[in-house]
Formats: sequence, structure tokens, C-alpha cells
Amino acid sequence: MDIKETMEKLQNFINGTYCPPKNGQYIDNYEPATGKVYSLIPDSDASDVEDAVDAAEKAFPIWSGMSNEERSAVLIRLSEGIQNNMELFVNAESKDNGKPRKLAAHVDIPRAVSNFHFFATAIIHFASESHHMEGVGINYTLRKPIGIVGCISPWNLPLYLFSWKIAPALAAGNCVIAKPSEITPYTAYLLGKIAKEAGMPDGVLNIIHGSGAKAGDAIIKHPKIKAISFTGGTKTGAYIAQTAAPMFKKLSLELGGKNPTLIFDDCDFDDMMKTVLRSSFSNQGQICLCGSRLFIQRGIYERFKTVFVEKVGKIKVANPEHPEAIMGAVVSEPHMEKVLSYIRLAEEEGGTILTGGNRVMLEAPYADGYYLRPTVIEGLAYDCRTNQEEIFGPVVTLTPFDTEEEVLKMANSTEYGLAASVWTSELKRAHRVAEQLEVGIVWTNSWLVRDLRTPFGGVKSSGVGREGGWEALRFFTEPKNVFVSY
Ligand code: TXE
Repeated sequence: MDIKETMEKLQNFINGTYCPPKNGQYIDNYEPATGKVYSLIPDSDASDVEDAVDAAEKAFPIWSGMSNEERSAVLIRLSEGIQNNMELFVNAESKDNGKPRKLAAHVDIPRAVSNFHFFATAIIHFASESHHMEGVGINYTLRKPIGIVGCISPWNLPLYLFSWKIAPALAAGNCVIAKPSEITPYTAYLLGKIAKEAGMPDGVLNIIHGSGAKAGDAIIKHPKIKAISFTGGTKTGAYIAQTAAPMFKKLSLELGGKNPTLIFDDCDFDDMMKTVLRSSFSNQGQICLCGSRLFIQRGIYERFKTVFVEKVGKIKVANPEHPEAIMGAVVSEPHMEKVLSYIRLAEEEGGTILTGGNRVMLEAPYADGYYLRPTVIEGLAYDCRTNQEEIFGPVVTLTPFDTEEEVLKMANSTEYGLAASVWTSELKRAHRVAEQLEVGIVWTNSWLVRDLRTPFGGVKSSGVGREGGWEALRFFTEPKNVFVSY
């Protein structure tokens, strides 16, 4: 019997029940730690999306007809449901993505819990405005749910980003057709049951598994899905925009990044070093907010290089279960090959590899896993391809600079504009540089400090729109102005 006959088959979650893809087709789901197929996911197509939209259409009057408080209570229970199944979700996320188990335990799953809890409470306080025309009348604004919305998420922070989209969409009263990445479907698969147990009415949340080209495309193109919230690659974002825009769908696009870390010679060196090691290699460098271009002022360049390279060389790359693993496996073989190809490109462009640059072969049963050494490269021009294109792996470049003007020119030189970190002890410089960086998010003397109320997103090729706080609830609602004359 074919091994795959016995393998676990994930299912779509449509109208409150788990169901197989109507075409009976499945996609292999690999475990990055071992490089082996460990489950199968539905290779859903437009007919599955159609069923989900039918269910969402029937559920919309019920869900949007509930009060904010009633919807909030369901989302609070959903948040608690994940919390009460923490081990299950942590193990599933780590196995599916290849990240160290403790990263899933400390970051991914707790943040998914927070995402649902945050928007469950935000919706209770979400209000709209009125505009008084003295002696004439008064305008008031209603913010109504859009209807059926599509949420498509990537593989790097699977449940973290999946929930970051569906929580505000649901809180605002919409019904959701959500598709996780086909590379990391498992925690989204588990979420259906938790939503059901939380009392979410059937058809409100529909989770479709499958490829971008089939299931994803069907969501983008469905005429009854009126808004798309997407996180993923810039190329895919561009395709989605050109497909959905003529259909006049609302679009929120969180795309790639090539984030600069600016390190001035007056910074708190030890504090900076501790954080820059994280901002460079956390989640195997697979966070759109990671800093992959390190600009170091010349006065401390050699000191920085010596200390940084020595510490990077000690970063433990191990299987995700290993208690001392700082880095686990990157998410897939194609992605590993993409990252390795950029390391080769860096050498062709004149870069010098100071540490790393190669695949790590672990002992069985991890011998076929997708492990890379964290890699540091210097000697590249700031405008070469390695320093301009998103690599999205454990690879950073070091570039010295002398003046503020010079580093701002280099930092702002890419097509992207998502996030940046600025390390300096001079307060005025921190504010001045932050103001001139062409990005959506700046951390000074810190990284990845997250307040869910703040606008989240980037400029240029890093996306369109913002997520987070009121930005997200406004994206997932339609304002209507009503005038009442005296
Ligand atoms: O993204 P894709 P991938 C960057 C990173 C990475 C690159 C590609 O550089 O190497 O994007 O990553 C769905 N219609 N980021 O392959 O392909 C797809 O199924 C509808 C940055 O993961 O964009 C998945 O669910 N949907 C990013 C989701 O889109 C489509 C995090 C993302 O897949 C589709 C991840 C289509 N035509 C990668 N094609 C960030 N900003 O955090 C694909 N999809």
C-alpha cells in the first residue's frame, strides 16, 4: 500500500464542518526538520471556494446581526481555546514550519491568542464619528461590515499572521474565506475545531487549503468576496492587485521587505549587539521585519564585525525540538535553494563570507532537513542585487558608513520600505533619521516591540494599506455618512 494512503489528510473547514476537497486531490505537506512528507492537504479549487462562499452568504445576516459584544464573546472564547490547547498548537506550528519549538511557544502561538483577544476587545470600543452643521443638521457615520472577505496568509508566521487578518475581519462582523499557505497549513486546520467550540456560527469562518494558483486564485476572483487581505511576496501581491482591482475589491497588501539596521558609533554597543543578533536571524531570518542590511558607522565597524561574527558563529542550528536550538530549519527545500542561490550571488558580486554560507547536515532523522548556517557577508556595494533583493533567510550583509546622509541614501535605496532599526544614543538623531527613513515602521534602540494598536505595514513595494488597531477595523468596514437636517 502506498504510504500516502495511511498518511493524515487535512480537511477544509466549510460551514462549520471538516470536509475533503471535492476534486479528491491532495498536496504533500513536508516537515522541514526532516525533509519528509508527513501529511497531505486538500488541493482545493474554485468549487470548494464556491461552497465556502455559499456558507458565508447564509451566515452573514446572523453574524453581522449580532452585537459587537456578542461577537466579542465568541472571539474571546476562541482566544481562550487556543490558549487551552497551547501544546497542540506549538507542536503543530514547529513541526509544520521548522522553527524551534520554543519560538512557537514564546512568539507564534501566544501572539495568535493575543490577536483574537485584542480585536475581541477593540470591537467593543470601535466607534464612529458625527459632524455637526450648526443650525442645519448633523452627519453621522456608520461603519458596517463589508460582507464576505478573503484572508490569505504566508508560511513564515503561520497562525500569527493568519489570526492577525481573520480576527479583525470577524470582529467587524464579516464572514471570512481564509487560506493559509499550503506550506504551513496545520495550525489553521486545527483552528476550525476551536472556532466551532467557541460558538462561532457555521459559515462565519471558512478555512480552505490549497495552492495559491488554484484555491488562492479562486478566492481573489470570486465576485462575492469584496475585500482581500494578503500577506506574502511582492510579486504575488502585484498579481493579486491587478486581478482584484478591476473588480473594485478593497485590498490590504503586506508584502516583502529588505530592512536596514542603522548602527551609529555612539550606540549602547552591548544592548545593540544582543538585539541585532535577534533582528538578523530570528525565525531563521524569515520574518518580513528582520533586518538583513546592517549599516555600521566606520568608528565601530571593525569592533562590530569581530564581535558579531564570533557570536553568529556560535548560534546553534538544530532540530526544532532541541532545547538549545536558536535556529531551526528553513521552511522548504525550494526556499533553502533560493537562499543558497543568493549566497552564491553575493560571492559573484564580490562579497566575502565572514561566517556561514552553507547547508548544515544534521544526524538522522534530520539528515534531509533544510538547515542553513547563519551567514554574514561584507564587501558588497550597497546597490548590488544581494543588497537590493529580498532573500528572506538567515543572511545579512555588513556595510560601513561615515555620515548620516550617506547611510540614509543607502538605507532608502531599495524598492522596499517596510521596517528599520536605528541604534544611536543621540536622541535628536534618532528622531531625525526615523523621520527620513522611507519605511512604515521604525524601531529606535530596539526591534520587534509590538503594540497591536499601531499602524502596521510598509510603503513602496512593501505593500498597500495598514493592519493593526483601528486601521484594521476600518479596512474591514465600509463607512456610510448619513445627514439629518434639523
Ligand atoms: O509567498 P507567496 P511565499 C516573501 C519572501 C518569500 C516570498 C515568497 O521573500 O520568499 O515572499 O514567499 C498565496 N492568488 N514573503 O511563496 O507565494 C499562497 O498560497 C492568491 C514575505 O510564501 O506570496 C500563500 O498562501 N493567493 C512575507 C500566500 O499567497 C496566492 C511572508 C503567500 O504566498 C497566489 C512570506 C495567487 N495567485 C513570504 N499565489 C511577509 N511580508 O511577511 C500565492 N498565493
